[in-house]
Amino acid sequence: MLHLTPMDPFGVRIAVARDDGIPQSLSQLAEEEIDQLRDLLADHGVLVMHDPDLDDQGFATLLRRFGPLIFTAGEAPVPHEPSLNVISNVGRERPPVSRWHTDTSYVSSPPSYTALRAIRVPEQGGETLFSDQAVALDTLDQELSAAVVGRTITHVVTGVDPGEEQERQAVHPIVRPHPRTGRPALYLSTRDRCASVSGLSADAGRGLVDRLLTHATQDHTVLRHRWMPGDVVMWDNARVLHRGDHSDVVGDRVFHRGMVGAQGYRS
Ligand SMILES: O=C(O)CCC(=O)C(=O)O
Ligand SMILES: [Fe+2]
Repeated sequence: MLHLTPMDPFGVRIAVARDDGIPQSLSQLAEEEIDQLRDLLADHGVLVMHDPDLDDQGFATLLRRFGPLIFTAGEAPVPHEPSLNVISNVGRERPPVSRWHTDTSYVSSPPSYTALRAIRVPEQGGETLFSDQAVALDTLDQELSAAVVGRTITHVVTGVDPGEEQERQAVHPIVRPHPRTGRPALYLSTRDRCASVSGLSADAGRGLVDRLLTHATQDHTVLRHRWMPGDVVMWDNARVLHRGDHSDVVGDRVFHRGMVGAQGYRS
């Protein structure tokens, strides 16, 4: 049984337990609970789970229950579980840059879900930030609401070389219906990845993307996840923007990461 605790300002914390209250591992979820998680992801954007006993194999197996995993060429694979990749600040001279984005929007069928499992949690800082893009759409002012109607953005790859066979750009509506529920949300990524907006000059397109991103990531709307060892956090890429906060990190910050393909939305 899933026990749900709403978070502030959005997202849900999930605990798994048997009917008699005995806590269960994330690797013991029933099929209908996976489907319940799909619905929760669509409706709430971010799920925070906690299972210190889950290993990489269990993590990958859990994610594969949603759908086949996608690996982006150029990322560092987890050695004994190469369907996952490593995110780490260890040995880096400068902190990584992470801007608000959605994962892999430069393909025509972007990944449904991304999940991180905490391996090493810094003593200070290093939160992951999320912003709800269905709410962002619902709270646009009249002028911006009118400006996005019928427009598309050409999303392009930046920062990684996805390899010869992978798509490098894709066109998506700015107001994108959720693939599972149909509920519309803003669909944006970094200003560099949002290469052009249909029907607008380069300058006007950039101006619109900047204004949308500013609105879509206001501080008071942001969920900040402070990591604990054993945390597993999963999010819906059609519902939220995210970024790592690398300012003022003290200590090693290491995650193992998995991404579920677009098929993940289907039961
Ligand atoms: O480092 C983080 O907190 C987020 C990294 C990220 O963007 C991702 O895992 O897709
Ligand atoms: Fe990301």
